[in-house]
Amino acid sequence: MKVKAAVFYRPQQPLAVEELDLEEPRAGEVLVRVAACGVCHSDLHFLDGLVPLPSPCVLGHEAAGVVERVGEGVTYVQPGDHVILSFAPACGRCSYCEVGRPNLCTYGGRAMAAGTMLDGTTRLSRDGQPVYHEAAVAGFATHAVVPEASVVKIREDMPLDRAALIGCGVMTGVGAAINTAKVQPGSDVAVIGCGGVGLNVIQGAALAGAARIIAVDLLDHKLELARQFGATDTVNASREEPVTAVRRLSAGGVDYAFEVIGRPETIRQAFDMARRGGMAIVVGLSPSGSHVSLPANIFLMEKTITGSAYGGARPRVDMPRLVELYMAGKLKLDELISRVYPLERINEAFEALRQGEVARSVISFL
Ligand code: CND
Ligand code: ZN
Repeated sequence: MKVKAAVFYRPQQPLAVEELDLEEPRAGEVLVRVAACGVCHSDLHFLDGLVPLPSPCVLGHEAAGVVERVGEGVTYVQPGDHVILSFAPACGRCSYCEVGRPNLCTYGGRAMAAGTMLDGTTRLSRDGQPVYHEAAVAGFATHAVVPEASVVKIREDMPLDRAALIGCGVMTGVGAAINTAKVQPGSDVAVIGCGGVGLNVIQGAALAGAARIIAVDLLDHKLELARQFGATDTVNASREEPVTAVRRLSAGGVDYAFEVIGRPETIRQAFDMARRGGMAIVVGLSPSGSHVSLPANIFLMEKTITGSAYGGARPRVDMPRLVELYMAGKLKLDELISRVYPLERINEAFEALRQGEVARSVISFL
């Protein structure tokens, strides 16, 4: 079938909105009509050439839609089901999948790096030449073929544009607080970077019962949003040194410090903001080849530094829970959507993200 998609050809060049060929779903795959796909900073890293990606490639990894057709052997969904797309394809059989860490799936990781489906081939093409799929989602397109394991069925009264945000930013952020850090009630938290993902770390920490949540950003309007999402204190790092400010506000350091930007300097700041016995959690994706340097003896203070991939998502457990929280009025999603764009204006959406104008923009096909 023909689909309309935003195609990445090379860094520093706008995405091209054009018609591509999409094959029917093969065994164990699902064809989804995309309803909406959020614009995440990870995609901007690819566009800026900071993280390599096979090309040409259809970007977009924060999507939701409606199942249109299923391939042979698919039993989990049927046409008409509403789904969120997981951006971490999982095989269900490797040791990571077996221990309940499908976000680290061996074969999913390979497929993501190669820009393919789990079998190493693409369903997208142009003039007979393969076009790659970002994260086996390729959500900036009218339709997507994805592995069965990448679809998460959700209730049909959940608005699909809100559901799309759960596909990356909300799962990644809330999951980093709840699954990775396991934020304890009454604890102190700092979050560096209050964009689409960082705001969700803040609301995840608030849901977990953190007492103090210190938001750090360079932009005052992001810090205002951070307060709406549960921050109790804010630090504008363009005006004051953030480590000193956070230590002052938290009596010497926080229990959990999250880095949600993707820069070695801010990773170091997060580490320095954590108190003795505290934890720094790296959520941001840094430019490929970046390194962080840490003071060696501080580890004797039992500080931990860890990463968080997709908020430790177990998609079919966590995403329906996030949907329930939203429907119960306990999770903010409406407030995350700053702007809605049609696919044709996707480059404007990326420019707005680059300029720090938005919490999240959504490309809508509705
Ligand atoms: P977005 O651009 O929306 O937010 C970044 C925020 O950081 C903005 O509000 C900036 O103003 C702020 N900022 C920039 N520099 C500084 C600084 N020096 N000090 C304080 N604040 C600063 O990005 P996003 O929220 O979409 O994504 C954030 C990161 O998370 C990014 O690196 C993305 O690639 C990564 C990510 C990781 C994962 C995962 O699985 N770990 C999933 N999705 C995205
Ligand atoms: Zn993302």
